[in-house]
Amino acid sequence: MQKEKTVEVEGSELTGEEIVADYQLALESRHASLIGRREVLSGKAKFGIFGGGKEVAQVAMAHAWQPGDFRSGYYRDQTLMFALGVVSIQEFFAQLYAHPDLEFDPMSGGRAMNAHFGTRSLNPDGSWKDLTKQYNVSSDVSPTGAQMPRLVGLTHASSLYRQLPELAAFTKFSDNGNEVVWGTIGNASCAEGLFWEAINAIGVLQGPMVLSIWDDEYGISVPNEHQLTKANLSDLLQGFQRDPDAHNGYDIYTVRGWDYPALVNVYREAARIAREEHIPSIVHVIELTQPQGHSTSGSHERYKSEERLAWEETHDAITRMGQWLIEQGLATEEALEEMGRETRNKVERIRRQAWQAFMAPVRAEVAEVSDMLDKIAGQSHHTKGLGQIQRRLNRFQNPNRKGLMGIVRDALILLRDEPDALREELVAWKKRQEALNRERYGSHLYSQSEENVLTVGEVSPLYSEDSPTLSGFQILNKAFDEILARYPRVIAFGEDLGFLGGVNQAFAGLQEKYSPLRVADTGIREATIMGQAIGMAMRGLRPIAEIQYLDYILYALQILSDDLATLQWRTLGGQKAPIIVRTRGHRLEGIWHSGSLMASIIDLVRGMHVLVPRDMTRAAGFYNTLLRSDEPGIVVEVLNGYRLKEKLPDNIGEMTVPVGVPEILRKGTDVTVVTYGAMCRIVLEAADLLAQVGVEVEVIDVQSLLPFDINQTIVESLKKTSRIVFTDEDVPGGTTAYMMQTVLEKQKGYYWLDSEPRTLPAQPHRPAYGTDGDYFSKPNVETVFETVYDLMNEADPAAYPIFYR
Ligand SMILES: Cc1ncc(C[n+]2csc(CCOP(=O)(O)OP(=O)(O)O)c2C)c(N)n1
Repeated sequence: MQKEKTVEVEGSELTGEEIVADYQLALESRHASLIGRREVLSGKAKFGIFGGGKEVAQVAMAHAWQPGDFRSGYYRDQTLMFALGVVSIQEFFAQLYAHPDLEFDPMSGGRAMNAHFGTRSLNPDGSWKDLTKQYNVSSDVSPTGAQMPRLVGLTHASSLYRQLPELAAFTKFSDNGNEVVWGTIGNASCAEGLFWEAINAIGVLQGPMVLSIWDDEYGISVPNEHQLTKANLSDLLQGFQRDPDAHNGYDIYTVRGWDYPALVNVYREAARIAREEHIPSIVHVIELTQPQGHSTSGSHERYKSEERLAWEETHDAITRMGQWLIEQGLATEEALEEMGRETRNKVERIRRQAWQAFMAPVRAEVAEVSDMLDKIAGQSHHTKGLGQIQRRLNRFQNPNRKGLMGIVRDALILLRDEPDALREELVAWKKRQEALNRERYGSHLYSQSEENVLTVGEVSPLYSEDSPTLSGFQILNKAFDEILARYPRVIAFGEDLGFLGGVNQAFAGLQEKYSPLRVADTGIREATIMGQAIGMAMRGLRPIAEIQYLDYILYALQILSDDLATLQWRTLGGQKAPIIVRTRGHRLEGIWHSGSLMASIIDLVRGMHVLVPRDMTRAAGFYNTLLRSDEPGIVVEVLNGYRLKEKLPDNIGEMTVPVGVPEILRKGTDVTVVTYGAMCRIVLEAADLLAQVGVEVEVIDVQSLLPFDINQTIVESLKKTSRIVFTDEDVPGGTTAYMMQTVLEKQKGYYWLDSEPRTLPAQPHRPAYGTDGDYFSKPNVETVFETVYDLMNEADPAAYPIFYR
């Protein structure tokens, strides 16, 4: 091996030694794929998806990275991870086995599937690391194309850090916006809408992104001709090519995935232009292969032709790079063969270490259980049964905790007629393990740092004689003005938010005051507005991202659910993105401007906070609360509240509304009515009418759906009234059912009921247009009145006779 020789890779200073090291790394990665597949097929791991075929492109790409750079990519990037040194081969195997320990799988603590990469942006206490000193990999998700929306924000963050002087102080996150953001995606995933939306958005915004499309011509079994118009992405993307005069757009490169020197050059060139000029590029890497097929779920011989399979053999990137090394005089055939054997043995050795490390704690638990059973057997009359259980335990070849819990369960069932003392140790062990495993698999759904939102206390609004009375939108306008002044990292954006100041004028005048970068318009692209926020927040910014109407959050819900809501949890506290989603909803007019799809949201975004303030003062308080925390939240403003009058608190910039704390809006002793948002005013009106007929209603505004009533305020009210109604504008069985389940089951409210618990939601259809359409689609003063009065009638028909039916 002649490693001293330097090879002419155009404009590059790569030495022969470096080039041979690249080849060796590519080989190691290939062996990791082959051995990984074997581990799955032999049953030691559950599922495998590997980066075979993409190795050479990725070792080449790694040469263009610099510390501070970010990646948003997908499961094919193992070689890049190895080349950057952010994932070791042992960690790669630890994740394949699902080793639930950060020390071994620092990407996800065993939670994510294999090849779902991610680096740690956070210290163990949840505070930010210095991201400029490390290579950063935003945590992968499986839904194809879902890495694209956050790419918008990761990229835009570099632009903001370069262009906004007020961000210069935040040196942990950026060095003058010099960071390149590297995207990767498979060819077939480019058929997804998210891909095109993100490409368009980044094209509009511009910024230092280099996106690689790994094109092996298939998406599992479906070839490009069924995926893409013209079956050719380079052709399709031509419209995005930047025009030297107009400037906006991309540089587009097409390069063969086995052509190492060309790849090195393309990546260096693309990265240089991105870093220096903030111009994005797309690198379409063609002629790639997938030698192991898509994943361990199938084999590609089933859908690739003989010709294609033969072509893949001859175009295998590692084979080709080996030939090139020989041609260049950097290696001999024999030396490469020898290297092949050595790397295989090395990877196998590492794999074994990963397996032993994974098994060791489980085997130790097996031994603990075995010892306990031995001890019990000496005192129990179930000698035979315990003997059988012990034999099952001994036969446990590759033990797992599920099997172990089953054994403990069977032992406890067997011993159920023995004195408690005999089972005591086993029960205590089981409890300990249950708590450990809850933590192992369930921690970090919400922030566990000192900045978690529950630590933000309440600062009540203060009023004085001079406090003016304003329209709701003006209250928010003052609040956002304070926020932008106080928090230089807050960037607000959305459709019509910048120049116009928002469709309801809450940002009126603020673009002019704070710059078009801090108060910005976006295209109509809800999913990538969310992605823009996610990516920016991953890089230390504090985005307030607007979805113009609650009804349109459906476009964005997938990315909020799959990416944002799972982020802290799936990285076991390694990454966070404290974004604020601002939107407005509940009743106004029309099918798509009156939605209140709160249950759909709270079902899907566990990991976020969902707040439903009844007025704009409360909304402002929630924005302040979220900004003092490091957690993401959605604030749904009341759509018909912008023109209603509210007193402006003197401390609008400081006041906070705590999350998870309902407010009692009216005291009463007969029936508790639980609601939120625009329904608060309707329920209060109904309560006035009910008082006229002798029914005293306690009205509770829950304010916060996630978290929900953390101090059990509602059950305390129920103890007093013994009757309860949950009402809102969601569908039957939606959020009212969620609230009822929480109060009756979790807060044990069923114990205090004297009447059937009632829900009063909207109709199951969408809200019809017009005043009457709204009236007959949603709960109203009359239906609230009758629902509550019916309960009183049932309890005491003589005192509360029915007079309306
Ligand atoms: C939204 C979504 N739909 C379907 C899938 C199942 N799926 C996983 S990978 C894949 C093919 C992706 O092909 P491509 O983008 O070319 O990437 P490759 O795996 O070939 O590298 C499909 C259909 C998924 N993960 N997510």
